[in-house]
Amino acid sequence: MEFVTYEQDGFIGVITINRPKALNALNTKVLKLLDKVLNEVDLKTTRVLILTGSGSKSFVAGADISEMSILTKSEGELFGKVGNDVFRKLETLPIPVIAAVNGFALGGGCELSLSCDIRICSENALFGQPEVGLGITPGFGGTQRLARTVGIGKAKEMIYTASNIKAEEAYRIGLVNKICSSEELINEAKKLALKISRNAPIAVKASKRAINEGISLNMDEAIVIEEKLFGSCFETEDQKNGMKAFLEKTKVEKFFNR
Ligand code: DAK
Repeated sequence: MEFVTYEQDGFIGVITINRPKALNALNTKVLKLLDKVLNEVDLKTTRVLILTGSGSKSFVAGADISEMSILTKSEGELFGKVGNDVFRKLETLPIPVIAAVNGFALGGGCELSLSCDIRICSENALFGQPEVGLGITPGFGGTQRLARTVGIGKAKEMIYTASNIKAEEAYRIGLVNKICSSEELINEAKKLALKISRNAPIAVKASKRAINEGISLNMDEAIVIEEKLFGSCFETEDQKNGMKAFLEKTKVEKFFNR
């Protein structure tokens, strides 16, 4: 069985973590396959990715505890690096990634969703960072990305108490953008992806870079990043068509990614 599958539907790619027997927990094999799939996404034709888990019970129930339980210090470091490299690749992928969180998003699962640009979830989703209850800290960026997404106070509460939160609470604190039924989740993710994919791809990619690269800088430095990326959109065919259509009071039929 393939632990990570990939399907392309027009401009939209869907990556599915498919290890249902372990609630899609991330072992080294899954992480390496995810890395491989990300390397193989055709960035010329794909405009948005959706990342989800197979089944309706679990997005990803964390890093694989049975694999981690017997790691030495150096093996633990290596495991952390494999995960962090792939999570960072996802976060810095030029195109937007939507996490469709279909159930448990615990530990590495919550962290995986946080490496995506936007999260939507099913009503049965459960988010949490249970690591301190296992004697470790979050290891795939949870201490950093959770705090940046929901604020320091809420992130510290979730991490220190190792308590899980339900979909409603995740929505309330801004961890997810939308809650839908399990049956509707993937369609809702596709609708959102489609809406993004209809906009000028060069501008969407530049916006992602500006937000990601600027967010940890001071405003003077951050605004220069935006300035440069804004400038980079000019003279593209899409910019010319987009503005021409506005001035002619029509709509752009489609953007070409050039
Ligand atoms: N790892 C391995 N197997 C898992 C798993 C996990 N995280 N979560 C579930 N499974 C497996 C179960 O062992 C069980 O396998 P069998 O016994 O059937 O062989 C199967 O999935 C079904 O699970 P349950 O029978 O437990 O199902 P329930 O519905 O009763 O409970 C549950 C679902 C999600 C509440 C429960 O499975 C659970 O609590 N799972 C563990 C959740 C968790 O603690 N996740 C966080 C893991 S820690 C680092 C890098 C990364 C990390 C840390 C450091 N560095 C090296 C830098 C990240 C750490 C984590 O993610």
